[in-house]
Amino acid sequence: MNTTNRLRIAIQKSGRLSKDCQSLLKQLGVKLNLREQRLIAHSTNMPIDVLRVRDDDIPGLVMDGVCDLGIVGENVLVETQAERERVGQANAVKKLSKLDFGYCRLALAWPQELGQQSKDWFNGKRIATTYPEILKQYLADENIDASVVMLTGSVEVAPRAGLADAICDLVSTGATLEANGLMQGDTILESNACLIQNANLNDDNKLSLINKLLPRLKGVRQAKE
Ligand code: PRT
Ligand code: ZN
Repeated sequence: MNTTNRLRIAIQKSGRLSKDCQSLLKQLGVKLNLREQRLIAHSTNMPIDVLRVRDDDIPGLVMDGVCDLGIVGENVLVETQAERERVGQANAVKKLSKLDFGYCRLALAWPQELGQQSKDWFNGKRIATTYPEILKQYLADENIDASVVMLTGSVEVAPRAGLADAICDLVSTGATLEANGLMQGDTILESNACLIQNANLNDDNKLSLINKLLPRLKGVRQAKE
């Protein structure tokens, strides 16, 4: 548990969400001295510490109360929740707000030369993904009997490399699928970055600080509309 009296927020250290997280904190009035290699950045004007980690670690850090808040893609949040559910680990978080960045969709794709395919085509096929829990849930819901190949990177090359027949990966512009000769199918999950809070947070000072930040966040989001 984060037993310090400073609110601890986990954000992605370097990647697609980092810049937006940093500018959001700035817009909320949180002044930070972010030095490149530091894991923790202390705010100079509020009792807030920012922990910079890999995005995959953020939901767990918040679920376990190591951090009070976190900013993470819904794709990573939903996958971690399902994985923890399966192994019986704490997985509750309070979703405070959807954010206006990090939009992408988790979609199925297969080699373009096969042309349009129905869901039945996936029966007996191997699908490579970094999101096995979300994919397995989708396959169960759709009554598709396919096997799942877990890959943490380069998912888009799996069909060409003979590792799988199809993939289930994040897509934003679609350029990666196109460059790899893949055709996009059903969207399994639409995702944005979101702000999450530890479900058991009961420190009054931290809760009142969060209650001060949330209207500012609403203001920032409305100003963008
Ligand atoms: O190092 P760390 O583990 O923190 O970072 P990471 O490499 O796992 O994640 P990163 O930085 O790539 O993405 C962080 C989050 O950004 C994701 O979890 C999503 O919530 C969100 N996001 C938004 C995306 C994309 N868009 C996206 N396009 N994450 C990944 N991609 C990848 C996708 O996997 C594919 O390889 O981009 C490629 C497709 O992009 P297009 O534009 O060619 O379609
Ligand atoms: Zn990651």
